[in-house]
Amino acid sequence: MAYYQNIFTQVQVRPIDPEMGVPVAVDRRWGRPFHSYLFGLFGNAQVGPIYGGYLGALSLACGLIAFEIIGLNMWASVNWDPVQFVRQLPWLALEPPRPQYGLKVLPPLNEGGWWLIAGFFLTASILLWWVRLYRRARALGLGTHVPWAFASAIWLYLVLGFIRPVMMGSWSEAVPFGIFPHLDWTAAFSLRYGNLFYNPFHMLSIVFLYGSTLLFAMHGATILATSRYGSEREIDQIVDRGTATERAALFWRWTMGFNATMESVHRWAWWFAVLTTLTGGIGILLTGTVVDNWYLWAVKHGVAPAY
Ligand code: 07D
Ligand code: 07D
Ligand code: 07D
Ligand code: 07D
Repeated sequence: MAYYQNIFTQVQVRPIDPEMGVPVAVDRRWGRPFHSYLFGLFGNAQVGPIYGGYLGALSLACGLIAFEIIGLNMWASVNWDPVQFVRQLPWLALEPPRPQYGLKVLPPLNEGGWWLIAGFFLTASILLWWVRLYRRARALGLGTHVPWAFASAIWLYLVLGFIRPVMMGSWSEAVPFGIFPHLDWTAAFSLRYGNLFYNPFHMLSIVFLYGSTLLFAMHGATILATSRYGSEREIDQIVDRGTATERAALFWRWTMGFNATMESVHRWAWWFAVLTTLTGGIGILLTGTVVDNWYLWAVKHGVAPAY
């Protein structure tokens, strides 16, 4: 029997006839499947085939266009010097239009026009990928939990780069493309609107973000600790609670008096993850539109003391 007190996956299953009995669209799959010991240490040893299809192809094409526009603009900003491009990459930016352009559909290319075009293609790419996820889930007869969780992340992304700027009447409110530039934007945003710590939706988002890591740690550890009794066969354990589940439940009941079930822990995890970006998006949407200064708001509502 495999011994589970280990960092890497110990059991690598390599079926001769993979995906047997699952209704897959064979015609749309790309690549010949192969097995890799290295991949098998972290996940499934079988790699490929990947589902192709026109949505995936379109999404990749749009993503590539956005990536190219961002990269070429960054390169142009260092006068096409390849060395400086690589050296300064983390600090280079493609900025949104300045405030005087408001919500103009296409400002001059070098003054935000490229930002808008790149944003359009990146958004198209992300939305197409969402549809692809949804359709693949449906094709396999799954629930649509994965696409809806992804939709929650997309909600925050759209609030940051599209919905809130439109409500504020200016693209200049949106996030720039760039590694450190987007962090500078995040810090400046908090300062401009009176410290985001006092935004209750930022607090909620942090509760769910911290809570997600906590749940992940607890659940991952519980399953690893009981996998020697077969707990990673989670579905079997839900319908026919075996010794692994009993021990896991007992452990948490002993240590904190209450325990999740083999099924409910996944609902907790799903909701915590989904609510991180859902509450976050609400918090960003309210900022500057409804509340101009979170610190003063907090003083007014008794969240922070008034001196
Ligand atoms: C580990 C899954 C894999 C994903 C990865 C990210 C790109 C960008 C673009 C070279 C957990 C892939 C990255 C495709 C390449 C160019 C131009 C997910 C995992 C490995 N951020 N952010 C990062 C994005 C926002 C903030 C890192 C994206 C908001 C802070 C990466 C978005 C605010 C910090 C990144 C986005 C914000 C980061 C690691 C979109 C408020 C960090 C991300 C589309 C929420 C950290 C230098 C990661 C860092 C970091 C990507 C939005 C704040 C570059 C794509 C505007 C404070 N962000 N971010 O691992 O090291 O996620 O930054 O909305 O400290 Mg960010
Ligand atoms: C502290 C583990 C201890 C908890 C225990 C539990 C009980 C009993 C009772 C159930 C927290 C005790 C249990 C008492 C419970 C009942 C009834 C875990 C702990 C033992 N930051 N930042 C992080 C981001 C900024 C700053 C980590 C993001 C600004 C400082 C994480 C952003 C400034 C510190 C992180 C951002 C700033 C951190 C937290 C964005 C402020 C830390 C992980 C989007 C203006 C801490 C390396 C952690 C740290 C930390 C995220 C922004 C300051 C990665 C997403 C720029 C001073 N920040 N941060 O520790 O480790 O979880 O930093 O802008 O000390 Mg940051
Ligand atoms: C959901 C599990 C349940 C645990 C809960 C917390 C107490 C404190 C004491 C009222 C995810 C129980 C709370 C026992 C009661 C009094 C006086 C876990 C879940 C519901 N923080 N932090 C919170 C702690 C640090 C930071 C909330 C503890 C670092 C930011 C809660 C520690 C830094 C924000 C809390 C600790 C930091 C919070 C929700 C210890 C950098 C928020 C936490 C012992 C990591 C958020 C008003 C949560 C908030 C928040 C507790 C350490 C930053 C009060 C016990 C010093 C930026 N922190 N925290 O849900 O709403 O976690 O603040 O290390 O925005 Mg914190
Ligand atoms: C961005 C969802 C969109 C991503 C998508 C992915 C690709 C890549 C490529 C696979 C992340 C698209 C992917 C294109 C594909 C490949 C290769 C999710 C995103 C669709 N904060 N803060 C949060 C903390 C401070 C600020 C949330 C902590 C300071 C702003 C989170 C601290 C200031 C915003 C959080 C802290 C500040 C946030 C993010 C501590 C800065 C947001 C949740 C410890 C000085 C965002 C309501 C998330 C938000 C946000 C945590 C501090 C500013 C809970 C722990 C006070 C402006 N902060 N923050 O999941 O929702 O993001 O706020 O101090 O916009 Mg904060």
